[in-house]
Amino acid sequence: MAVEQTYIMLKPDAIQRQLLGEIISRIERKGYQIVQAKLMDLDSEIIANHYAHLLEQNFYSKLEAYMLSGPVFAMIVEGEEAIQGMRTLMGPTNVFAAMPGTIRGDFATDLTYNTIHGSDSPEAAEVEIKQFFG
Ligand code: IDP
Ligand code: MG
Repeated sequence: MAVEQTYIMLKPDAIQRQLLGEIISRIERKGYQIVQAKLMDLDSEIIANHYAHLLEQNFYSKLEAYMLSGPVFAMIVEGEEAIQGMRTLMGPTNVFAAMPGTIRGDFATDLTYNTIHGSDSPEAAEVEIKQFFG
């Protein structure tokens, strides 16, 4: 067990649908701390960096348009085993397999428009926190 920090980003649909309070509340009720947070607009360059592993995918242009469609709410979330723990709270990438009670299971019906990002490993968390919070 170790206290970890993870990069969490509430995607543009979460803001457009006024789900920020609901999702932040779930993170807090779980017992994690939000240690930094900011609303920010992304540009194509930072999106390409963040999703470099998906640049060749046929859905990349849809993903880019989604992430440009409005501000995101970027957070550093801290807690015991918070990286995997937040992935569990979020639900899997495949929203059709996401269980009710998870954020994606409760709020997402589209493979791209899936409401929330969370780092998938300690290495990714370090890179992403640096990328978005310096
Ligand atoms: P993750 O967000 O669960 O870590 P990744 O594979 O890193 O999943 O994909 C990043 C984002 O790209 C997803 O959150 C989703 O918005 C989008 N995405 C991933 N796979 C697909 C797909 O098969 N079709 C459409 N969009 C996808
Ligand atoms: Mg990912």
